[in-house]
Amino acid sequence: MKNSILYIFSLIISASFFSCNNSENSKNGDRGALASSAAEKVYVAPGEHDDFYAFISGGYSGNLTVYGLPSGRMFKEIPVFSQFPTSGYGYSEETKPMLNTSHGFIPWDDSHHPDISQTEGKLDGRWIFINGNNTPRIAKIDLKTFETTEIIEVPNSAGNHSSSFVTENTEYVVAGTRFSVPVPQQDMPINEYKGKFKGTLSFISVAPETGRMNIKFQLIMPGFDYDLSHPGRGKSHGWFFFTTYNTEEANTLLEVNASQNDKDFIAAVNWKKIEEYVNNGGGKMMPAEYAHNVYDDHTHTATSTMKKEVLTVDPTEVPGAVFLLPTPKSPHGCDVDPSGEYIIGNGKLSADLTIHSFTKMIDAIENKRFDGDAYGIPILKFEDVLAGTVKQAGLGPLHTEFDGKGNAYTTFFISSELVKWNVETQEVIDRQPNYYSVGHVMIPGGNSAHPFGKYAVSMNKITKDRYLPTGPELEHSAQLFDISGDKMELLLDFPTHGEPHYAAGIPAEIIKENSQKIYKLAENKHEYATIANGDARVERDGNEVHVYMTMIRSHFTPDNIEGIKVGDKVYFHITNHEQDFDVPHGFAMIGANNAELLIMPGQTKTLTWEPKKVGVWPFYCTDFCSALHQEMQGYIRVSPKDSNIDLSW
Ligand code: RUQ
Repeated sequence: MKNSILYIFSLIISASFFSCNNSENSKNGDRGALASSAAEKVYVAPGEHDDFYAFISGGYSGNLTVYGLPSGRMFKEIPVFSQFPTSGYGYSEETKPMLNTSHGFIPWDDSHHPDISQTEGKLDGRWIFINGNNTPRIAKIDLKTFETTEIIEVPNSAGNHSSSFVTENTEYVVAGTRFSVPVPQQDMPINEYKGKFKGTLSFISVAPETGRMNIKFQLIMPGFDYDLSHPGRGKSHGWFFFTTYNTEEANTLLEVNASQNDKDFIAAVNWKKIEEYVNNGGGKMMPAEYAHNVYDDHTHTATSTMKKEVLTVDPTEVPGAVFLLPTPKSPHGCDVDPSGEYIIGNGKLSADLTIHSFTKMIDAIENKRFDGDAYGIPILKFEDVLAGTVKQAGLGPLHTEFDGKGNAYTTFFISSELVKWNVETQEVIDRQPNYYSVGHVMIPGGNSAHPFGKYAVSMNKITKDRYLPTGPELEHSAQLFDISGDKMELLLDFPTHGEPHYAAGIPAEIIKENSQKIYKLAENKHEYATIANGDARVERDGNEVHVYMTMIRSHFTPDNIEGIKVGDKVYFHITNHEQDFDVPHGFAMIGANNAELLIMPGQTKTLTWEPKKVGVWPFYCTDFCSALHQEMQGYIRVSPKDSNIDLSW
């Protein structure tokens, strides 16, 4: 056992060796050889549109970035778990509540896995979900406006990693804990981990019309680490699968102590059964504090509510709901093929891929062929559920996606390659090196019953010499492959922003048609909106001053304000009166210590400013909007605290 662990470690260390080899390959030669055929395939002529959207996780930027495929052009960065100066998200009074948590205002996170909503196993393009890994949260982005419109915190969880994947009809978005922790949180010795720390798997329901999220129930699981997850589909609809590692329940030096067991598990959860159980009054309410933040795009304002309890379910009380499938070598990715029959465990310390059969699993369950229940949950026998293995496929498998034509594509981190294999025969068909150390791979729709198997995007952890050096750090890299033929063809490298943990792709036309162009001014229900220009005004309430301001090409109303005093808190409530696509205006105030605002046509946003010095201070529009953009400005006169100058504008 010890030897095999050492062997694996040496492989991990030698990942850098593979990288060195690759760097030789990529120096000069590739460019000329690949350029001619590949260039044509990724070229999108000026004015033309890409075929697919790719939403790539921004990792430690906390955001989600939007690219076009095949061009690899970046279109937008959507702020999710971060304050974003570009638009004022997380700085404006309206959006600050989005970043509220039970730990206070947390304007940063580590975003990992985006997943697009589905109807009957098909991408429907309504919403995209993404998890915050660090202060556990799930966010929902509305794909009409590309705005983050809801964030729900996940209590009793830490390292929200096996998230945020959706079921076939978006009944649920699922969040699984990476770290097991005391549940509920409490002060206790760390070395009492074993048996006392718990993992939680949260099933967050998504309302069919509004998309409103609600933690329906939390399954309290043994103290493993839950790594990734994937919903069943087709015949396995109603089930959800989670990879686990550290089934040793170690709490220190995990790199050795959590690699002892030859097999960890994939936990199979029959969520339909648990749903029925809780609908009939099952489960137990547990006190738990967590924030639920919702943005309304008529009031253009977010509200944050602190929840006080969550419904928990003990799996041992719902017979037939949870089973453990032994899976070799600390499985990382957990992927279900489009038919719903095959569940692939990517044992990251292994050279083989394990493929479980859903049909065999059900058969073993029905015939009660179990191998004990060491954790209070029935364990199935490995041989009983195994559909096959892809032998010696590569080193360090992480993630698998599908092309909908019977093929699977698995990334191998250590041997740094993308491997195509046939799901039925488990035979390797093709392999392509990746530069360098690939993590996830994404095929548009590859996480649904209906993938669009034209392109695969691999997301690499290390960039090395693929781009011009930019100091010690380079942006991570994505690589685009044409997978329409038997052999994969590398078409393009493009940098991603932050760490590209995972991505979700969708045909452009599904989203393009519904994309919202403006907010209607007449429908603006913001508390401080100024709909009629004549209503623009300034009001004092003690030392609070509310400025009701409008903006339209190319002026602000009002643009000269006097009677503001040092020690005042000034709220600029600014309404953009444009009703024309793509004409936002910006607003920046000298000495404002937060950010600017970027206000969309028909929208109202609020910036606060606390003047510290007397004088006459300018503000201006930050987003070039017309030939007279440089004229779009104004002044605020600030007088001493005790002055008796009246407000005027
Ligand atoms: S993980 S490189 Cu955060 Cu998705 Cu597998």
